[in-house]
Amino acid sequence: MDRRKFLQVTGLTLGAGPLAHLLPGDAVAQAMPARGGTASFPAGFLWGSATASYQVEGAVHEGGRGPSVWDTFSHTPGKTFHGDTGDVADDFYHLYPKDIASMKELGLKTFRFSVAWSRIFPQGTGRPNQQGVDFYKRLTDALLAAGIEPYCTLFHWDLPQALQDRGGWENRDVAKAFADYAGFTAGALSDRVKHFMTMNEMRTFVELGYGQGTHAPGLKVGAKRLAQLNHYVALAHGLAVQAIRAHAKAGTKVGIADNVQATTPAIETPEHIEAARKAMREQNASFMTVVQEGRYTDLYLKGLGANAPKFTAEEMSIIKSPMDFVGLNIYQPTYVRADGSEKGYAVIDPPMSFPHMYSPWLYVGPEAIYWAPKLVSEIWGVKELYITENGASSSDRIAPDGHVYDSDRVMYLRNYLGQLQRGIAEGVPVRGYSLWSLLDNYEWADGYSKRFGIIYVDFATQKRTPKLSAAFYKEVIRENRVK
Ligand code: PNW
Repeated sequence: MDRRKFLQVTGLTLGAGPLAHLLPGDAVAQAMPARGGTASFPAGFLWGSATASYQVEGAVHEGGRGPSVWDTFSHTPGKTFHGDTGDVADDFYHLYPKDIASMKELGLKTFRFSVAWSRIFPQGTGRPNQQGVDFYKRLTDALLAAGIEPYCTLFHWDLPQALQDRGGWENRDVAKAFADYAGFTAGALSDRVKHFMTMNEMRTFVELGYGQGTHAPGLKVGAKRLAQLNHYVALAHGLAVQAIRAHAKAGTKVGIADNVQATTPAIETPEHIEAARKAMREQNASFMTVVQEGRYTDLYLKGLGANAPKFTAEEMSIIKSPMDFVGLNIYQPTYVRADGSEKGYAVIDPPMSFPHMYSPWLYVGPEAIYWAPKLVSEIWGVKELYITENGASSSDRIAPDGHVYDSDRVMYLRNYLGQLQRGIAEGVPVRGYSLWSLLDNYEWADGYSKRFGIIYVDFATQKRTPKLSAAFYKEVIRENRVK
C-alpha cells in the first residue's frame, strides 16, 4: 500500500465508539503483514491501567471521608503547583461508570485502583464507615460487570490526617493501624477482588514525604528518624500481608507495588550486568531487599552507621512475610556500571542532555522494564510479577480538530512495551501490565500541570478525550502485541 492510499484509508472513520476515529480499520490491519508474531505477548496477558484514590476521586467531603495528609498538604500555601488540590480531581467518585465504559472500550482486562484509608476509617482507626466500604463495592461490582478484574492497592500515600497527628509513620502504632485497616478492607472486598497490594512505592512517600518534604506530610526529619520510620513502613507492609491473609477469602493473592530503582546495565556486557545485579539489592536495601530477605544488607547498615534503624528479629521475620506476587512501577532507568569499589558498582548520573519526558525526572530508558523484572525474579526467585505502573507525562494539547496527538507518549510506550515483550519472551514471569494512567489526574506536588493519562481530561468541565496513545494501547491489546 503506498503512502497516499494508507492515509486515505486511515482517514476514514471505521468502527464505533469514542476511539474509533483514531484507529486504523481492520482492512488496514489485515493489509499489513503480521511480523510473524515475534512481538506477541503470551495468551491471556493481563493488559490494564492504574489510578490512585487521591489523584482521581475528588469528593473529599462526601461519603463520610475523613481528611488525609494530602488534603492538609495541598491546602497549605506554596506546597503544590498553583496551589492545586485533589478536592475535585477527575470526580471519579461520581464519574466512575463513564470511565469504566472507556476501559471496556479500550479492551482492558484489569484495573488497578487504590482505597482511600480515610474513607474506610475516617480517623484512621476505630469504627469503619459503611459508606466508604459501599463506594468500593459499587466500583468493583461495576468493573466486574464490565468484565474487568479489579486490582486493589490499600495505601497509595493518603494517610488519614488523624494518624499524622499522632506522628504518622514515625509512630510504630501506625504500622499496626495499617494492618487493621488492610485486614478489614480486604475482608470486605475479597469476594470481589482477588489481588491486593499493601502499598504503593514505599520509597516515594518515605523519601519525598519525610526526607525532602516535597510530598505530604512535608517533613525533613533527618537521616536517623528517616531510617527508623522506613523500618516501620516495611513492618506495616509485613503486618498487612499477614492481616490480609487472616481476613480475606482463601485464594486471595497478596503483593506490593514498589518502585525499585530499576538498575540497568549501562552496556550489556557480563561485568556491567553483574554490577546491575549487585545494585538491585543495594540500591533497594531498605525497600524490596528487606521485604524479600528480612534483613538489611551489611552495606546499608554500615552506610547509616549511628543512624541505622533499631529492629528486632521478630520484626524482621514479619517484614519478610511471603507474598504471592510482586508489582513493579517502572518509569526511568538507574544506569549502572561496574567499578572497583566495595559495592562493586557505580550509578551513572544522567548527563544534562539525557532525554526525558515532560516530568524532568522521567528519563527515557526502555531497557529498564526488561532488566528490573528480570533481576527481581532472578535474585529473589519471584514467580509472579506485574508491571503495576508504567507511563509518561507529555505536554498534551487539544489540536484544532479536537484530538490530542501525544506522539511522544506513544513513542515512550512502544519502546517500553517492546523491552517488556523481550523479557517475557525470554521467560521473565510478568503476567500483566498496568499503564499509568487511564486519565490525566492530580499529579501530587505537580498538581494538574503534568498529564499522564491516555485519556485527556478537561479539568474545568470533566470532559474526557481519548488521546492518540489510547488508540495505540487499544491496538496493542487487540492484537496482543506491540508494533
Ligand atoms: C508514581 N520520581 O510516582 C506514583 O505511583 C503515581 O501516583 C504517580 O502519579 C506516577 O508515578 C507518576 O509520577 C512517582 O520522582 C513519583 O522518580 C515520583 C517519582 C517516581 C514515581
